[in-house]
Amino acid sequence: MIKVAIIGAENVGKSTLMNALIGGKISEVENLPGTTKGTIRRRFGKLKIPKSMKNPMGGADEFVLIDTAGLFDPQRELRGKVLSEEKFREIIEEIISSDIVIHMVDATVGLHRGMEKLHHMLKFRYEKPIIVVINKTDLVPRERVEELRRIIKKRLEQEAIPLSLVTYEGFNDLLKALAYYAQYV
Ligand SMILES: Nc1nc2c(ncn2[C@@H]2O[C@H](COP(=O)(O)OP(=O)(O)OP(=O)(O)O)[C@@H](O)[C@H]2O)c(=O)[nH]1
Ligand SMILES: [Mg+2]
Repeated sequence: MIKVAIIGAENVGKSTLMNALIGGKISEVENLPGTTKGTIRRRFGKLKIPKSMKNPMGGADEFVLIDTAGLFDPQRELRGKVLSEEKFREIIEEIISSDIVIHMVDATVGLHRGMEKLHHMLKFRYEKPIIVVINKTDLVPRERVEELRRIIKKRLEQEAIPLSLVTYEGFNDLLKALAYYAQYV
């Protein structure tokens, strides 16, 4: 069982990604920040692999995906007031116990300072493999995506995968990245 935590500021598309990866309408999706109210949502199963794609996982691996409630207010650096200290801790512990982290950045908002700090903590203190995706690329010009890629490369010191959960651009790249890290779990 491979445990994947999806993290990102509110409204970035975490629940939408969880639904896209594992199917069904489990996580509620809404165009309102703070939609996922229950702090942590888990979903077990096999990943949905497009028919056109050779299954990069070989079809065997069971996953558990964790959709975490927005840890931070999208506009502010600090954590949102919605979460108590206790809930915040609980989410952090859940993320720390995962094998792979998907860090989602909203193309229309940019890299969130609080998330940047969390990213560094997860990477350097806990040595988590992290996949960074720039989501909602369908909503911004190409140049903006390229600019964000450069910013992420500089600040997070890694390549980001441009993604759209509307056009599915980059979805296969994300699956491949998951398959890559899954080998080492
Ligand atoms: N255009 C566009 N909209 C997207 C994309 N991904 C998600 N959305 C929309 O963005 C909104 C927020 O998506 P959610 O999946 O609820 O986001 P979330 O990160 O779970 O939000 P919280 O639970 O509030 O933290 C919804 O209206 C989605 O339909 C995308 O790639 N492109
Ligand atoms: Mg959500």
